[in-house]
Order: sequence, then structure tokens, then C-alpha cells
Amino acid sequence: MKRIAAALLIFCCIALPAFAANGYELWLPYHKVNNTVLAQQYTNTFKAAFVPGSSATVEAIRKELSLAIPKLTGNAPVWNSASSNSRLLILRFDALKKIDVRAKLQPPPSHKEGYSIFTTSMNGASRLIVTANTDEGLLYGTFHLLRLLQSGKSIQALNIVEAPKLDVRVLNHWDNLDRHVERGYAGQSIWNWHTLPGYIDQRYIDYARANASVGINGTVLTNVNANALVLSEEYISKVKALADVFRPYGIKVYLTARFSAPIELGKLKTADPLDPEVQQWWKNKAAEIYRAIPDFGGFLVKANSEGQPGPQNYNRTHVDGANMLADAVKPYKGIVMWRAFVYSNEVPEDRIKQAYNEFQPFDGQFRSNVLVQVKNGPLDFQPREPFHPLFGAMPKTQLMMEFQLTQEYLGFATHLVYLPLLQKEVLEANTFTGNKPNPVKQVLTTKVSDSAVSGIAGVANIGSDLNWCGHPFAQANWYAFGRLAWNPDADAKVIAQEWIAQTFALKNQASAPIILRMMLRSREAVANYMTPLGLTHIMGNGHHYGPAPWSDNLPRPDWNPVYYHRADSTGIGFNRTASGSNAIAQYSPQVAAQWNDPKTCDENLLLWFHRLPWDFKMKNGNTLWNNLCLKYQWGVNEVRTMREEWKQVEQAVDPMLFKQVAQLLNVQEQEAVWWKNACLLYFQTFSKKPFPQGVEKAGKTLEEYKKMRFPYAPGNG
Ligand code: GCW
Repeated sequence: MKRIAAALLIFCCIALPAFAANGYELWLPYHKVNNTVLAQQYTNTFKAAFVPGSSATVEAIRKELSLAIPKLTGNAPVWNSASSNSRLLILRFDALKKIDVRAKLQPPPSHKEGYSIFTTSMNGASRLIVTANTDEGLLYGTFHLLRLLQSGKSIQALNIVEAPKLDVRVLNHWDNLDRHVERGYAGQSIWNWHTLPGYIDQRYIDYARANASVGINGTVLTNVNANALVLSEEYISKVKALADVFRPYGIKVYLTARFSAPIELGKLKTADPLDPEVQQWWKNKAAEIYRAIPDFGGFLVKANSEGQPGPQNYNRTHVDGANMLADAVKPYKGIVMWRAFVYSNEVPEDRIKQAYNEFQPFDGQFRSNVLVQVKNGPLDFQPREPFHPLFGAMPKTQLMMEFQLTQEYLGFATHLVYLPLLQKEVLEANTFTGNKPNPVKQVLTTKVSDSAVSGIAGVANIGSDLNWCGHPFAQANWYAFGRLAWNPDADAKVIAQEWIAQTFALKNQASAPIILRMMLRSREAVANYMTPLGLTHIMGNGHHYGPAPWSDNLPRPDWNPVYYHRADSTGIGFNRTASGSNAIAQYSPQVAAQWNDPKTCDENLLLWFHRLPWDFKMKNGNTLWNNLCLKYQWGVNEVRTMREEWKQVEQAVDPMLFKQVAQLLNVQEQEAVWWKNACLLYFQTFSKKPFPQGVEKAGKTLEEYKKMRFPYAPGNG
């Protein structure tokens, strides 16, 4: 018996630390607070906690606190049955008002998801109050409080009022029903359709908790390259099971609607959006879904893009298609998110101009429950793009943002890249439309009508990997997406600090700024070792892994890297000024004027808009060729610095986590070198110039790089 006990003890000692670092708990590990004063403060607050109510959401709040507080403080919260002697009150404002009018009450914002957290004195004693007009508001307020606790903040004098600036804050899962995740690098889809609805994986609940903790309030479960089957009766019952799990956490489910579903499922002859039978089919389908899921969010649609069916198959327009679906979900307050990611093989036009050309003329014609979902840039989630010209150009249409969290073009889940820096660059970019400062974030948050809803989407980087996202630091991109969706004004650096404070149980606090520096370095690093100076879309075909600027064999010209860089002996870059494709004219005159001149154009977008000779003199007096080489090298060097920085935190982080990240940084460095070498050797065949001083020699020949093949690179469509 003793021996078993001893063996068990040894097992626990070995197993426990490993479990703690496996990353499953994301930013909610609720590490023990090691500051005794704060631990005492938190314990005291939770010694008498009053969280009345019996709704599923209030139940979720109590559950979360029951999980968190013992881990944080070592003491379980004590639920009080009366408000009078409670130190912490989490309750709706209508109920709070009835309790004691002598207390100074901080009303929550009128927004249904808003909340306030404040300290006040009630009946002569100090109270901490979390209040909101709805249970969802209380949930968000509770998670805010837990964020303070996990980050070691005092909760003695608080006065917080919060409300989200965007209404719909959704993840887009590009998950297929067979569990393959398109552009997914963290395992299979977390939705196990086969065992639904009978089996509810704990992961579904933890997914909901994680999302609620950062304010994400919706999830599109299925790939935009859609399968109509998910709209069948059998699958609706599976979707309902997930919706039931998510509801207490304030999360609505949405589905992708395959435009041809009336043919595939309904056996109709057409999916023409103006055909009454087709319209009725969608109305019936919507009614069926809402019978099962009364708070179903609505549909996301990719139509007439990359082979997906759409209204244009019937000579109808995006407006015809989107409005038909919008009418079907309108009685239930559903919405339609209609993607603007379109470009046609048949149109001999610069690909990046096509979405604007197709959508802008329809401004003002979409129903008020339609959001047009626009990618951050006009091409396709590249390491750096200018903001999409549709932002600001459709003032009568509610546009929503689509960011990609999965790192399809940013090193998969192997590279450490903190995406909010890229995202903030776009959100803060000034469209100058309407002849006034009008940053992209303002375009998103401005409602075009009283009944309009605003929104933002992030293509999820989540999979069945134990740590959800593959790279431990990729979790920061999920976390930060939620925080930025809640408040696009938020500072990317502050969000990173929050995430670090909650995620890592650092053994010394001096490590936090080092980890922060790595994250802040990562965005420029990747843009430079992959596509410096505005180069773009020079990755491998199909799987999009690694560099292949030479690639020119895909059937569509605008799928080939050579289409984008246009390098030859005379120079490099894509002329998008008036003497070229004139894509620049899609921006407001102020923006266009700045980018139109290579001398004033942001250097990091130079070759996006301009075609220039190799010896073009840049601001630093150096030639374009030399700058290009040095930028690539700089990107590589930055990764090396990140690697060194990580070594400095070895003693402060969990050994398993340390090793994981150290190995990934090694691979990132190797791949950064690969990008630099392959691209520079290739471009050198045109520039015919030597690498400048400071640029390392390539380890392989261009031919060797060209021969590399990756038939099983993950995530392919
Ligand atoms: O970036 C491209 C991806 C496709 C994706 C498409 C889209 C879902 O390579 O895999 O398809 O964008 O956004 O629709």
C-alpha cells in the first residue's frame, strides 16, 4: 500500500508540472498569486460573494469563480445568500438598485454587453460590485475582474466602465465536416461532428470560456468553402448541441451557407436568388434552423470566389444573393456576412482592384442586416498589405473586418508572429474618405443605419492540438483578437502585457519585458524576412509554405508569384500608379497622393505600388537592390535576437514550455534564412549585383532551393 502511495506521489510530482505547462488552459491557468498582500485581498473579497440568479449564464459565472479563486488564492469562494454583508456583489443593475440606495452606484453603460466594476461603501462597509444590465454583461465583467486578479492588480479602488465598440465579434473556423481545417496548423477541427450531438467534449466548454473571457460572442463553425450538408436536418441537431453549450457564455453560432444548397439539399433545379422557389427554400431552411436554435446568428457566405457557387452563376449580383438570404433570416434578427474576397479569372484586371470594382457600385443596396466582410488588405492576408480600399468607400454599407489569425502566409504555427501589430496598422490607417480623417476602425464602428450591426471576424487558428494553436505564442493572437474586437482602440503592446501576465507563471518579473520585446519584434521581422519593401505573394504554390518567387506554372496568372513581383533585368515591383494598373486611384486623393510618389510612399509598401530600377536611390542613399538585401538580412537577424531573448528567460518559465519555444525559434530562424537566400538568389539573377556587405552568403544554390518539394505541407485547401 505504502509503495503504491509512494509511486503515486512520484507520478504526481512528475506529471503535474508537465500538465501545468501544456498550454491547454490558455490564458486562464489561474496561477497562484505569489504576492501575499494581494492574495489576502483577493481571499477576503471572495469570503462573502453574492452572485444571485439561476440563469445558465450566472451559473457559468459561479462555476468560473469556483474554478479560479481556489487556484489563485488557495481558498474557495464563499457564496453568501444575502447582499447585506457581502463584500463582492455580482448582480444586475435593476436588482442592485433595489438593495440599498445609500450606496454610490456606478450605473453600467446602456449597451447590453457592457458592465461596470467599482468599489463603494454600502452600510458602512467596503464593497466590490460588478454590475450590468444583462447576464452577458455580468459574465464579461466577471472575466474582467479575473483578468485583474490574474495580472496581480489591486482590486481595492476600482472604477471601470466598459462596453464593446463592435457588435458582432466572431471567429471564422475554416473547418470541414471531415475535420480537416483549411489553412489549419494546429491539428484537426475541434468539432467532432461524428460524435455530436450525443457527446459533448469538455473542449467545447473550455473553448466557450476562453472566448467569453475576451469578449468573442460568435463563432462560424464551418469553412467558407462550404458544404451544404451542414444545413441538413441531421447536422442542424449537431449544431444545436454546440449552440446549447455556447449560449451560457454569450456565444452565438453561425454557419456558412453554400449558395447552391437549394439544388444539393433541396433538389431544386436552380439556386437563382430571384426564383421564388429558391427564396422559399431558404426561408423554410431558416425557419427550421431557428426552431432548433432560437438565437442562431446567421450565415457567412463566400460566393463566386475561387470556384464557390454564387448569384453570378445566374447572372444575378452580390446584392441579389445577399439580400435573399438576409430576408430569410430577418424575422429572427439574423444577419448575413457576405464576403468581398472575390477576383475572377475571366477579368483581365489587376487582381487587387477586383473586389472594389465588384462591390463599391453596390453601396447602399444591401439590406440592413447584411454586413459585407472585407479582408484587411486587397490581396490575401499577406505579411504586409495596405488597407483594403473598400474601407471608407462604401459609406452606406456596413462593412466588417476579416483578419486571419491562422498564419497561412506568416509561417504557419511554427513562426512566432504577434499579429495585433499588423492588425493595428490597418485599424489605425486613415482612409481620408469623406474629406476628413476617417481611420479604418472608425469605418467599422460607425453604424450606417439605426438597425445596422457592426462587426469583426478573425479566421481561427484553433485546432485539436493539446495547446489549441500549435505555437504557444499563437494563443496570444486568439486572445488579442478578442481584446481588439472589443475595443479596436486598444494598444497592441498593452494587450501583449496582459496576455503575458496571465499566461505565464513567471518565476521572476524581469522576464516579462523580455518576452514582450520578442513579441513586439516579431511582426517587422516576418515582413522583412519574407516580403520586404512591399513585395508580396511570393510563397510556395498551393500549400503556401516557404518561398517560391520563381513560380509561374499555375493556370491562373494571378496565382503565380511572378505576377506580383514582376522582376526582370530592368527592375522589380508592380506599377499601380496611373501609368500602370492605377489601383492607387481606388484610395482617397490624400492617401493616393502619398503613395503615388516613390519618394513619399511608405518604404514598406514601395514595391506594392511601384516598379523601380534596381539602382533606384532610396531615402537612406542606398540602392533599391542593396536595401532589399539588407532588409532580408535584418529580418533574419531579428529572429536571432528573439532566440537570444528567449534564452534569457529560461530560468523564469516552465522547462517544457521553454524547450518547445526554443525549438520553434530555431526552426523559424532556419526558415527565415531559407526565405532570404531563396528570394535573394532568385532576384539576383535579374539584378546581376552582388550582395552588399553584411548580407550572409547563401548555404545552397538557387537550383537546390527550387527543387525543394513539400507534398504534405499541412492545411492545404
Ligand atoms: O487565402 C486564401 C486561402 C484559401 C481561402 C481563401 C478565402 C477558404 O488560400 O484557402 O479559402 O483565401 O479566404 O476564401
